[in-house]
Amino acid sequence: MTFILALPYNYELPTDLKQLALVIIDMQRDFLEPGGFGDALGNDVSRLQAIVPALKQLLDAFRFYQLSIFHTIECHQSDLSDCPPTKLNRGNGTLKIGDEGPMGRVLVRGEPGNWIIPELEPLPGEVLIPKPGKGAFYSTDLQALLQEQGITHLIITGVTTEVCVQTTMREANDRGYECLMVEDCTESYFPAFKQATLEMVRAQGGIVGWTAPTAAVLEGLAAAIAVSSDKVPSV
Ligand code: TIU
Repeated sequence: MTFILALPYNYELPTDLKQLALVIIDMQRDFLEPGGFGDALGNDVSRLQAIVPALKQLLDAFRFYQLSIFHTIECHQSDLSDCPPTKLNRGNGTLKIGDEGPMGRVLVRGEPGNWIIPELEPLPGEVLIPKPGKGAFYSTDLQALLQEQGITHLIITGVTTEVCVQTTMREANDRGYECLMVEDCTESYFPAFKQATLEMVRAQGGIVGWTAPTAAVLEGLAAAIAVSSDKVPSV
């Protein structure tokens, strides 16, 4: 049995690592760069850049081991028909969803600001889930794709911790997925909210799941890969 050293206790990896996927939530310019949606909501977007190196390292490891990778982007169709009026009108930001900003129309699919930052852009073969809500399961193909690929375990990362990342992890947990949030691969505009989220998902014996730092995930993966290659019959 292989596992990741995690809180509140070890996270068991599936014997077949094809059942494991990395989920990267909304690492898009709209949240990480000035002039996007995050900025328009009054946030200091520079805070989120801190996780990029660790997340790139984790992404590279999943690519190296040829494990499943899912990227999401929060976005709306250009006619905003998939954006409820409540979401459109919420807040007193300088720019609303659909308005023309410095990086194109805010949170609209296909606009420059809506795309993933260059360091973490998906490669061919990796799945992109466009999502109109905070959670990645709402109004998307995510669950069907996970089922189709027999995925049962999710390593969850991205921004922002207490909004789209936590919502997705809760949705996944309710659907029966074993989820681990990577502590240094998720960030919030509010440090206290990130800390609270990490504590609340792993409280009560892992009521929503597990948390662990990147180093522990990489160690667990390396051990699991070593074990699975031992099992390959020699010729
Ligand atoms: N505002 C904020 O913290 N987050 C979002 O609107 N979307 C995501 O978290 N991706």
